[in-house]
Amino acid sequence: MIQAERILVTAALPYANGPIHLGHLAGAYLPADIYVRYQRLKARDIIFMCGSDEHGVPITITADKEGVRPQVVVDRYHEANKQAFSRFGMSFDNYSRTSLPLHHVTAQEFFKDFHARGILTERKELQFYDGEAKKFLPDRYVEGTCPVCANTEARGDQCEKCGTYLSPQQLVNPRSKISGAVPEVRETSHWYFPLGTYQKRLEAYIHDRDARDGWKENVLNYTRGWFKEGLQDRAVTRDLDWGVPVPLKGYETKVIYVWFDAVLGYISSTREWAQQKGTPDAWRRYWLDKNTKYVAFIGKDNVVFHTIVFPAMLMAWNDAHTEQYVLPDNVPANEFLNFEGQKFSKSRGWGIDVDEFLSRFPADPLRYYLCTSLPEYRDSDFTWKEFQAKNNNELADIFGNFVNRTLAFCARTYAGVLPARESLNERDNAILDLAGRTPVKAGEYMEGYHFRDGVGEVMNLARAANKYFNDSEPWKTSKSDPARCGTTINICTQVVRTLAILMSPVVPAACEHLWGMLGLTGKAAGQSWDSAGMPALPVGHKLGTPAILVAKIEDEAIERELKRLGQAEEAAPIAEAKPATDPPKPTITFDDFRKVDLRVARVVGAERVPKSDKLLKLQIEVGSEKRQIVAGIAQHYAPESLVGKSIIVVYNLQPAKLMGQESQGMLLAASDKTGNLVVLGPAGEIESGSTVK
Ligand code: B3M
Ligand code: ZN
Repeated sequence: MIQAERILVTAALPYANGPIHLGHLAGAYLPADIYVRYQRLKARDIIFMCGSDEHGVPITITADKEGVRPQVVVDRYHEANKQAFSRFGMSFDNYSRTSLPLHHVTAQEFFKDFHARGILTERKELQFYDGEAKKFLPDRYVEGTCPVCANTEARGDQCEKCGTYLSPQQLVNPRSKISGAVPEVRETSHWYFPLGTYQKRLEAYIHDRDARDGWKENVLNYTRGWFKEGLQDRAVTRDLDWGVPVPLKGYETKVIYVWFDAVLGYISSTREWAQQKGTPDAWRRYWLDKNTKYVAFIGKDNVVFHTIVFPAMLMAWNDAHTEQYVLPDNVPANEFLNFEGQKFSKSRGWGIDVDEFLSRFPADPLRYYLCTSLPEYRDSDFTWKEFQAKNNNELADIFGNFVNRTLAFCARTYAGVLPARESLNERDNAILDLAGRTPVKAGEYMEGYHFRDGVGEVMNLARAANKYFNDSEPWKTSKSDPARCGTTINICTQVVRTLAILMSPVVPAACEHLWGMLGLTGKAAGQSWDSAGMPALPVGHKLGTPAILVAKIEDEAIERELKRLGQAEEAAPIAEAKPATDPPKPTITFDDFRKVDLRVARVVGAERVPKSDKLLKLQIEVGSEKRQIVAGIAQHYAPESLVGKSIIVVYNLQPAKLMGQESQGMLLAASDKTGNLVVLGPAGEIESGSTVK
């Protein structure tokens, strides 16, 4: 394993073609984020790049289906996915997109270079052509009957029913997805990248990297499988009108194959990051310096592109340039996460999008649960019950409980002022010792991409600390032996600080909250991993106010989710056809309507109203004006999930007091079919303060 001081981390660029779901998070994004947050605590020079993959046939197909331009589709999902990632706590240094001109330039630079050096070869081939639409049809644009299982809806690249990989020519009764016409066969030409000529070097590269950095068995197996079959030349152009245009005269109607451009998106994202910082060359020290350790996190379905195609492209570039791109040191890819025993499926309503999840639960319990059940070696399964159990029995009962009992005891007995450590007994030494060793042990797992085990070590410290608290019985010694009691509480508080740092890669929001409760300045994320186990709080240190760190998830919340399972498909069309359930109100005139002053507002803060299980208190901005409103949505939204959202408020509603809290206006919401309230907001970007008309 190389312990580089400079690290470049990328996570697969998700297609801007649909929402991010939990499977994506467990496959690539959460492990990448934990790794990066850990390395930042190790004070490594590290950057974390990602962005939307906005090209490719899946996107044009979605656009065709909706009757809109592909740009509309990618704009929508790029924004939505970027938001969802940020709510989940992803700490990318940049989240770019491949429709950016800068990306087009980067991809074309590689293509032109390869072409000019004679690396790419042109081949004439026969391809299906839609005479009505006057277009060549990429594989996925041809449908027909599967020769293996007779499914009549098989696609030109694969039959989704039996899983067989196909070429369009194998389909029985082929038809065009665009017009339905029977396609004709015509000659076209494409440019090919000679992957086969790199095989020997790729094998040596994989062997060498694995030996020094311990690659995952699954990644090695997929890759070796490709080697065994023998690498074939790959077409790197397509007949599509959406993508990076082929930068050659006479080929303007073709685009670069999406995977050729997508992997280069990592580089353009870094270039964009450097530009935005005002140091346009800063990307070079990461990509073009052999002292960089490059780690590419992906899901298992993307392995070949990251262990074979991308490295071969970089080798091809490096062969003729003095600037040498770094190749991945490791490509940690997880297996798949299933959802309640089945594959995620949008059409069957099976699974849950990140955004929807986070509108009902905070991010940290999800991060913790996913981290402890990452599909690191084999597929794993998300279940609601396990999610609840992990949160309640581990995150809350072990970590949260230790924190709360320690801080509450200190507040009660010592007015929140840290007592001294007097003479240490064996038990004291043992727990201090464990705290000191935990960063080393957990760190080894983190370096090796074994995040389940890494967080397991940290949780073992929390478990041991709880036991230490119990065995030391400070509630007894506070009377019988005050010096002993002070020592116990001092040590417990030191361990709370240790945990705040070591848990922060996994549950960042809770740990920053905890940092505040410890009365510390700066951030948990700004500390040092290596010294996290040392007792650093001085005697007399004034702690902040303790509060519950991890809330329990109630059975009802889980029951509600279980009821929703698999409902999407049947429910959606019915909901559309069904008339609104409330009886219509009497007709009003336009002037009546104009009396209501509706404004767009931004939520800047949200908290529960004490002693109320229904009300949330929101701080909002309407233009430059700040207001407080109270809304009956506490059972439907975690307060923090609302912060940053744009909502619509009745701006000229008479102020009122609810549970003693002033409410200056009200927000708009509607009930969905299960009785859940959904807060309404603008469908597009708009400044707060704008009038709704
Ligand atoms: N967009 C496939 C996916 O989203 C593809 C990854 C690109 S990584 C450069 O799974
Ligand atoms: Zn089939």
